[in-house]
Amino acid sequence: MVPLRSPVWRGSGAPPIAITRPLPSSLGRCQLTHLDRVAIDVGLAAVQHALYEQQLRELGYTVCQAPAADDLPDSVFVEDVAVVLPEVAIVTRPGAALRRSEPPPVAALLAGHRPLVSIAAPATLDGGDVLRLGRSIYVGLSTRTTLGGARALARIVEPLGYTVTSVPMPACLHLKSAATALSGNQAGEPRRILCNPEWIDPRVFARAEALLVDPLEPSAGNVLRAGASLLCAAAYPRTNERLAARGYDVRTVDVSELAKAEGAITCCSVLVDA
Ligand code: CIR
Repeated sequence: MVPLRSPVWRGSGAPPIAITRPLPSSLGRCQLTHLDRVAIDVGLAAVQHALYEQQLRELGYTVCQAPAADDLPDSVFVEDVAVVLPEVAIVTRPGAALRRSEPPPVAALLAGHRPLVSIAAPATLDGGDVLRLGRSIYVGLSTRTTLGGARALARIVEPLGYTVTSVPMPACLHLKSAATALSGNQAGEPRRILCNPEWIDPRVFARAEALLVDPLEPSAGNVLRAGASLLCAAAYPRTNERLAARGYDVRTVDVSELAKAEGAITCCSVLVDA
């Protein structure tokens, strides 16, 4: 196990930014795919979201909020509307028709940091279905992301030296509901993922070491690599302990109300590392 170098980002040049969007008062009318609708305490959700943003600041990110969109219940889940690579930002066409007006304000913020390319109709792609490990990009073919979306992404990124692998996703909302990258996106790092093997076969991620979630915590595979740390949901102490035991700097945040909207840790930000 090669421990991550430092718990806080210490790069040179401009600090990295985290794009977020305020929690909408309409969150209770969010899209739901695998969960039954239960009442969401929107006030508590807003507090949890603010603490999430605070954790990102403590990890060295400048938080840039896209304008609030109270009429768009899922607008807080900005991950789904953009995929940011070092070379380019891809503005997605979300799979849920009611989410299709979410991307432009996030794209406007990204325009200052990356060249932008968009996914065009009829293809659909949710950012939550896109997992990068170095020059390998995995795309979950979920209820939100079509094969056309995966192919459109491939046409953008393959000329930049990436490979794209499509992965069927029958059991959960997005690919990153099942698996996320722990390391492998920075020079010299080992390729390592965290995953729930019940939802995705870890062998999909060729040449990567897989750490598994605790079987009692099926949704614990979604963690956010932020700088040299991992931001993890407080609801999964067993898995978080496994990560800490492997040397990771684990930061936790309670996102229990966002989870009722099928939102996880990665969903609430788009990280733009300098
Ligand atoms: C949706 O169903 O679109 C939202 N309620 C949740 C989106 C979560 N996003 C993500 O996992 N990337």
